Parts: sequence; structure tokens; C-alpha cells
Amino acid sequence: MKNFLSVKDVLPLKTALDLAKEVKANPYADQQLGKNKTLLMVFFNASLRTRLSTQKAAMNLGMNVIVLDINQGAWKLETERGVIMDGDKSEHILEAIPVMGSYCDMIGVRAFAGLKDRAYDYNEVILNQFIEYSGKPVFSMEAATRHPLQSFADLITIEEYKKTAKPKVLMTWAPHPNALPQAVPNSFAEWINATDYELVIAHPEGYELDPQFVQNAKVEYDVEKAYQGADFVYAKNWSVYAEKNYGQVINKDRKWTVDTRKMAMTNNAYFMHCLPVRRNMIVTDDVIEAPTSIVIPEAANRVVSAQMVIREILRTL
Ligand code: AN0
Ligand code: CP
Repeated sequence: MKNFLSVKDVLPLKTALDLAKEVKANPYADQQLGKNKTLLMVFFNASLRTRLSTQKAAMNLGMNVIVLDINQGAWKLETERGVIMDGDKSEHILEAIPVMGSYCDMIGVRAFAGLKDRAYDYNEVILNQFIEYSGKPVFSMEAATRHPLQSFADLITIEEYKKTAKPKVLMTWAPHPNALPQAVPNSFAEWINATDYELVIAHPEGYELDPQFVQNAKVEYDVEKAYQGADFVYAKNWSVYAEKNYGQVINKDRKWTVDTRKMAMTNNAYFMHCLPVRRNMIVTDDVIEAPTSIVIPEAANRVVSAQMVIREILRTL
């Protein structure tokens, strides 16, 4: 694996899941593989899990890790070519990226969607600049349109908890006060669509996701219908994808909040969320604290997904 940007980079999934299992069973088996190799993690946005789990994964593989928070202590970066740089940006990303590449063997990048210009976001401008100009393998730690390390951890978790071969997975939109990217739901749909599970995506009118991620999943606008018979309930907020009000919040209706009444309509479903989660907006205290809530093992599996990916990249160096 050279770069890790989407599910396409780890197909077939069966092999990816087997490698993940191997890493989980024996996390310190490859300490020599990463010796004298350096991972640089670049964050344009905040993080708790991605920061810690990816660093832990690299340490398990014997690597050195450098972390750069672009918004804390680094020069402000210009990302557009051709701009006369007489404003507050001290450095251009076109110098910064090759410089960063010269200090490491691979780069993890977190660069969320700006949610102002859909074409700019969906062209993955920042991520692609890292791929083009760093000279090093690049993996996504949530880019504008996908969060593949999260989706991979989600899939590993479902594989561990599922009680039937082809579980019914409900991904439901839930309310949030702020405008959030579509990366997590896009990516989750893309990964689940690569399995033979049944995927239902539920959301209010106006929250339709990009069809390239939805594919043949069933889209449900009736929140109660959506829960019926679900084996997993995966909650997430996202902002509008449609061009006309891209990136906006058009609904905060708490009838979409995951609660015990709706969970009772499921097949005793497990509750999942990528975290961070806003209690009593996305999910009630009762549901997230129930024994069927698997958000903590789901987050723990972020080490496993990151370690599988970094190990595969190390093997190509
Ligand atoms: C981010 C998002 O929705 O993409 C990160 C989730 C992993 N969430 C927030 O900004 C709250
Ligand atoms: N789930 C996830 O990526 O969390 P962080 O934003 O805290 O890294």
C-alpha cells in the first residue's frame, strides 16, 4: 500500500480484516519494521482519538512520531496558488509540504472540509497537494470527503460484535448545533457498501449524501421505520451536501436523537458513534451508557486500523 485514502486502498476487505486481526492479536510483533522510520502527523483540525491512536499504532511498530498542529505554533499557510501573499499567511503550502516530507518516511494528514465550496472540498485539494508534493506515502486522518481509518475501525468492530452473517446496519443522521462535514458518513457508507451487509441510511429531507457513497443503500426518511430490525445503529450528524445550501444546518429536530424508545424497535441493536459525541443531541445518556453501547471498543479499534495501515505502508518503504 502506497497511500491510504479510501476503502479502495485495502481491497479485498477480507484480507484487510485478517491483517487487522493479526495486528490486534500480536501488536508488538513488528517492532523492527518501524525502527529508524519516522511518521509525521499533520493536523489542520482538532483531534483526540486520531492523534492518540495513530501515535500508539506507530509506537507499537517501533517508529518515531512527530506531530505538527498547523494552527498552533506553525506559520499560517496559504493554500491557493497565485495569491499575492501580503496578508496574514507567512508561508505557502507548496514549500511547507516538501519540507515536511524531507523530515519523515510517511505523513498522516487531517484536513477537514471547509464547507464553503463543495467543488474545492470534494476535489480533496489539500490532501492531493500532500500526495503530489511530499514525495512520501500519505494516509488520511480524515480529509474533506472521507475518514477511512474511522470506517475501518467501525468495520472491525461490527465484525467482532455481529450475531448474524449479514447484519442490518442503520446509519442515522442526528441533530447537532454546528455544521459538520460529510466525511464520516460518506466513508462509513462506502465501507459498508463494500461488504455484504444490509445498509439503511436515514435522514431528514435535504440531507441526501453524495450518490457515489450511498450507492445501492436504502435511504429512509421515516425515522421510526428505519430502526426496525436493525442490528447496529450508527449515529452521525452531517451538514447539507446539496449544492444550493452546501455546508448548512437546516434541521435540529431532536426527534432524530437516538433514544431508548427508538432503540427498542431494533433487534437489540448495538449503538455506535465515531466520537466526539454530544449527549442528548445525538444520543441520550441512557443509550450511550447502556451495555449495548460499543463506542469505547469502537474507539479502541482505531489503534488496530491505524496499525494495519501503517504496517502495510512500512512494508513498501
Ligand atoms: C468531526 C466530524 O464530524 O467530521 C470529527 C469526527 C471524527 N466532528 C466534529 O467536528 C464534532
Ligand atoms: N473519531 C475521531 O476521529 O475522533 P477525533 O476527532 O478525536 O480524532
